[in-house]
Amino acid sequence: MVAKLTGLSKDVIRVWERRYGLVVPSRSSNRYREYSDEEVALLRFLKSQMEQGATIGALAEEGRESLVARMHVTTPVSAEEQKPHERLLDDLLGLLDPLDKAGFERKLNGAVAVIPFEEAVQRILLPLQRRIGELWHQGRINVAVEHYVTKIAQQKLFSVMNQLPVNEFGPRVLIACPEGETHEIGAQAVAYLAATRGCHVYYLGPNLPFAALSDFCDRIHPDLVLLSLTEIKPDAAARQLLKELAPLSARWPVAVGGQGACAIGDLLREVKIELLDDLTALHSRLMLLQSASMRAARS
Ligand code: B12
Repeated sequence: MVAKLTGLSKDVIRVWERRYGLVVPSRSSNRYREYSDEEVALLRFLKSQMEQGATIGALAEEGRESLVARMHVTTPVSAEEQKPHERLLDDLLGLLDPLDKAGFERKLNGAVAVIPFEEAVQRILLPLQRRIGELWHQGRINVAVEHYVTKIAQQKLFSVMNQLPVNEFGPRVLIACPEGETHEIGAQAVAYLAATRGCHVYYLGPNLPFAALSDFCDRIHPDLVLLSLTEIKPDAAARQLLKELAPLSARWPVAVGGQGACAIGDLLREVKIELLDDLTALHSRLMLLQSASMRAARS
């Protein structure tokens, strides 16, 4: 499976393990090698580095810790890795009516476990949230079933995020949905991505009142405030939102993303609020933030 996921042969993976110790899989009870998400991602990273001319000897000398750090700052998820896993999503939705809870969770857990988690977020969890939300909006599923699936997707994101080390010296990034915005999963995904890129994440969730947001920023002095906007607002409401955010963006760097933000790109240009139109743009922005924070630490 790992050979398939990485495009490396089994022999190469075993040699790298034996000779360089860059990946050290654990053994299951039946003696199969078990690789963590990070190890699969690292193998892919090594392969891409070698395609760009690096040698495995030099990479091994650099050491796993530095390679993993570099991997997180240089690899956005590729376009191929962002495509929704449509067949799996169809199968999952098929298990909801009548509800086969065990079958649904077995299938979802199995699918998420065999690919790097960041890819699972993009190809499975976010599209699943969209699909299930659409079914609810069309009146085709009960709100309880929607809540069940939404909570599972959210729990997965949080449980993986909570296992990441808190980088208290990383750039401070506050993530929330402002007052009136209750669609949460985009913000959660952003929080997860920021945490994996070494940021010190403050995740404040949906529908956060403007005054509370501003007050919290005064306490933590964020290096970046990231707001998720899913609902597309009519012009007057969008202008009102930007008016509410103006005092905040005058004091702190603020960026917005999500389909609601993309729809008001023109208005954003008039105020000091940056638009990050997708997760690749977010990745680049976080990299800039990281290098600025490293430069500041060195000087
Ligand atoms: C899922 C969903 C729900 C779920 C929300 C679950 C939850 N707790 O979050 C449920 C079913 C509960 C729901 C309810 C409502 N919903 Co709803 N919902 C959706 C749906 C299907 C998907 C939205 C979503 O979660 N997308 C997932 C995110 C991940 O995708 P995204 O927003 O495109 O974001 C991507 C990027 O832009 C990026 N991103 C997101 N945020 C950020 C931030 C930054 C900084 C960056 C860099 C990137 C980034 O990440 C994503 C990566 O691909 C949309 C329709 C649609 N297909 O979009 C309607 C939709 C957003 N809902 C809508 C509405 C009106 C509502 C309700 C107000 C309806 C009502 N009358 O009660 C309620 C209230 C909200 C609530 N939470 O109760 C409308 C909004 C209308 C509009 N003007 O835009 C929509 C568009 C449906 C429609 N066609 O009318 N909804």
